[in-house]
Formats: sequence, structure tokens, C-alpha cells
Amino acid sequence: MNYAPIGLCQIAAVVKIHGHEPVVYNADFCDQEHTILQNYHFTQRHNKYLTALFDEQESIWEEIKNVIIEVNPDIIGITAMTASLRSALNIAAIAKEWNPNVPIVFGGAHPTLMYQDVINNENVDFVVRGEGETTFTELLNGFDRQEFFHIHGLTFRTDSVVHHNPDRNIIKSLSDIPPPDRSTLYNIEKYRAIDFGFMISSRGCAFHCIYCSSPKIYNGRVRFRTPESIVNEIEHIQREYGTTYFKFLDDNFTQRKDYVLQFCDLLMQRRLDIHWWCMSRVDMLTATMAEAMREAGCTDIWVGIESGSSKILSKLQKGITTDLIREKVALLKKSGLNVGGFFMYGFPWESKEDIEETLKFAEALALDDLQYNIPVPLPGTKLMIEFQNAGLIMQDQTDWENYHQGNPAFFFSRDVPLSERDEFVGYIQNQFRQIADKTKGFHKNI
Ligand code: B12
Ligand code: SF4
Repeated sequence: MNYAPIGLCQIAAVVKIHGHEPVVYNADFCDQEHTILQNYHFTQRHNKYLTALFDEQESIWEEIKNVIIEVNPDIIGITAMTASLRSALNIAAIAKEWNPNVPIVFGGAHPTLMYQDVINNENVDFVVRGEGETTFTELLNGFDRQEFFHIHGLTFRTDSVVHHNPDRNIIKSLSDIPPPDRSTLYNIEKYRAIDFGFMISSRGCAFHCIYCSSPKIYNGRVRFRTPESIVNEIEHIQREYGTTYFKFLDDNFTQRKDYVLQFCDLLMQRRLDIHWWCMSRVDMLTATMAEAMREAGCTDIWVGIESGSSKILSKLQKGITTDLIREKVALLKKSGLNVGGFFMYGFPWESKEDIEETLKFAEALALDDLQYNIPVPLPGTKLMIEFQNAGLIMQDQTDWENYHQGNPAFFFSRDVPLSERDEFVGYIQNQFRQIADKTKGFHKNI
């Protein structure tokens, strides 16, 4: 799956206003089959990613080096999630080898959560914690004076001393920032229309599921762009790139009913010929909402189901029950939406029976697609603290590339002895696959 990285395009839009000339290069993008960083393959073929990370001959590193030489940047910003930290650090090393004087700035989910660790890497000069728009702009504007102490949200090193400036306040109104600027993409002509359709209408989520990074990144604070600005952005993307299918990457697109209804109204008024996709908690959804969404072109919705066991749902602090899930999935299907469900299995307190219950539940829901993962203890989550306290993972973790949802090493169900783990995980995956095979599998056709 290729995509225009919204976070970076968002920062590009802001720094452009300040007279800078950003170029957004997506090393995950590839128009060839063999790529190793490409995200679809990242999840499907994690082992290939792991091998490539430590193989200097892998062609992606050469490509990255060539792009850096061609663009010849004055400063390099790199985004990283936990699982992609190692490849981000490889890029930093390549950049420093090219020109040790070019400052390297890290940002994104992992550097925000683990800034103390990330700044300790010799090739990282700055870490931007949290939302990057203002911090990165102030950093760019401040280079002449070489004075970084007043920039909130910045962690940096002077000689060997590390400084953590105070946190930056969150952007109160997302209307104060321009929409992401996709025209800054390197090799833009290689992107297909669908690759431009990734959207963000809100930031944050008010819930606190124990396995999710969002509560720590945004502290439960939720902000929205105006429905008008989102519809304008859709119109612009459609006009500019011919995109007709849009994907909302918001943590929880349906957090505000009035917002969704207003957005749907506006979309219908403009008569835009588009389809769209979003993610939601089941408890947010009402029949009115689902029908309005369907009428306004929403075809596909993914909901967090996670487990078919109420005991596990409660441990996850998910705030939903299996009855509610059944009711809401039926409601969505009745409205004519394709419904995809996210599932998890392998928690320490999950028995074999609980997992079997989840499989039965997944089958009975008759979903249109499903994704199933082993939970990863991500930094800053309650799950990670619990796993550390139980001695399941180490306190001072560094092998972040293994923190990937496909990794059976995080299958900790106490009911399954280590010697039987791989076989059992294989069995569960196979069971899930069989259920998935009976669905429409709508995401594969997008
Ligand atoms: C789209 C998405 C993806 C896409 C593409 C990601 C991308 N790079 O654009 C795909 C499908 C590939 C993906 C995969 C995974 N994802 Co993901 N993903 C998202 C999602 C839904 C939206 C990202 C986004 O565009 N956000 C909107 C923008 C505006 O925010 P942002 O990217 O954070 O950027 C802002 C700041 O972080 C900062 N910033 C970011 N980068 C930089 C760089 C610099 C230099 C600076 C200065 C600032 C800066 O400034 C930006 C503007 O304020 C988020 C959840 C969310 N709603 O954010 C999860 C999320 C980022 N993903 C997550 C996870 C766990 C994964 C996976 C590991 C899951 C898995 N399969 O195991 C994989 C890892 C893949 C990999 N290669 O590493 C977690 C990250 C947690 C963590 N500790 O890293 C998140 C937060 C979901 C969650 N709630 O837990 N993901
Ligand atoms: S899993 Fe979804 S609902 Fe739960 S905290 Fe994360 S974004 Fe919010």
C-alpha cells in the first residue's frame, strides 16, 4: 500500500508558508514488486524487512542515498513509528555519512514517546516531540541564531549534553494550520490517484484502551478540523489528482455525531462523486449516522472488535461488550456499509477458550473483512507497563523493529507453553484466515 504521508505533508504545508522549500520523500513508496520497506510487505513479510535492515547491499539504502544527494537538503527530518525506528536510524546514518554537518531531526510517534532514547543516537541532532508544525518551523527559522533553548517541544544535544525543553502546547484549533501539502512529494508523478486520498479530520481519541498509543501521544485531547475544510480538501485532491476514494486515518472518525452529520451533509450538497472509508468505535455509531454516511459515499468502515470474550474486552478497558458489538455490526450492515473488524489475540490473561470464543464470534458476525493481530506492547501504553512488570519483556528494550503486530514473540497467553506457541499461533492464524477468506475482503480491492 502506497500513500502520501500526511504528517510530513502537513509539516511541509506550514514551513512552506514561512518561505522554506520542503520535499517529502516516502522511502516506503515503491512502484516495484521487490521493495522491502513498502508497507504492505512490511506487515506481510516482516522477516524480509528484518534482513534488509542489516544488509547494506539492499537496494533501498542506495535509493535513499541517491535521493539525498539529488535533493541536497539543508536539514533532514525523519518520521518514525516504533517498528520503523531502525530503518529511520539507518537513513540518519546514510545522511550523516553524506554530510555530517546537515542536522537530522526526528519526529513522529516513537520519537515522541521515547525521546530520551532517540536523542542518544549519535546521528540524531534534534527530536521534535508531539505535533511538529510549530516546533519544526521555529527550529528552521532559528538556525541562523543557533539558539534552540526557547523552542518548546524540542529535545536536542549540544556537545554531549542533552536538553529537553518544556513541552509544547497542543494546537488548539486545527483550523489554524493549512491542509497537508501533497504537492511537496518527491516523485509525485509515480503516485496513483488513490495514494493521495489519505485524510485526517481529527487528532486524538478520548478513550484509553490499554494497548493503544493514542492516549499517551495526545493525552486524550481531541480536536477537529472543520467539516468545510475537509470537504474543500477532498474537492482539491479530486480536482488535482483525480482521486475518488478517500481514507480517513483518524483514530476514531465518529467521535462526534454532529460533526459526522455536518460533514455528510456538506459532501452531499457539493455532489462530489467519491467513496470513502473510516475507522470507528462501535459504541459511537447510531443508525442515523450510519445512514447519513452511506448516503454521503461512505462504503467501508472498520471497527475495533478485538475480542469475542467480554472478560478480555473488559481487561482491555475497551468500554464495549460483545452484545453491543453484535448490535452495531448489524446496524452498519443494515445501512449497506461494508464492515471490517479488527481483532487481537494472545494476551497473557487470555485462555485458549477465550481465543476460540473470539474465532466463533468473528465468524458469527459475518463481517465483510477482518484483520487479526497479536498485540504489541507499544511504548507509553498500559500494556507495555504490564508486560514489563510481569517480566514478559525487558525494561530497556532496543529491538524496536520486532515490535510489529505480526510477531508471535508477543503471544503471551499463559495457557500455551512456549514450546507449543508457534504451532498454536499458526493454528489460530489459519482459523482467522479461513474466516477472512469467506468475507468480501474489501480492502484488497481498494
Ligand atoms: C496511517 C497510519 C499508518 C500507515 C502509514 C504511516 C505513515 N507513516 O504515514 C501504515 C499502514 C503503514 C501504518 C503502519 C503501522 N502503524 Co500506523 N498509523 C497510521 C495512523 C492511522 C495515521 C498516521 C497519520 O497520518 N497521522 C496524522 C499525522 C498528522 O500525525 P503524525 O503522523 O503523528 O505526525 C505529526 C507528529 O507526529 C509530528 N511528526 C511526525 N513525523 C515527524 C517528523 C518530523 C521530522 C517532525 C519534525 C515531526 C513529525 O508532526 C506531525 C504533525 O503534527 C496512526 C494513528 C493516527 N491517527 O495518527 C497510526 C499509528 C501511527 N500507527 C501505529 C502502529 C503501531 C503501526 C504499526 C506498527 C502497526 C503494525 N502493523 O504493527 C505499523 C508499522 C509500520 C511501519 N513501517 O513502521 C501507532 C504508532 C505507535 C508507535 N509507538 O509507533 C499509531 C499511533 C496508532 C496507534 N494509535 O497506536 N500506520
Ligand atoms: S484503540 Fe481506538 S478507541 Fe481505543 S484509545 Fe486507541 S484510538 Fe481510542
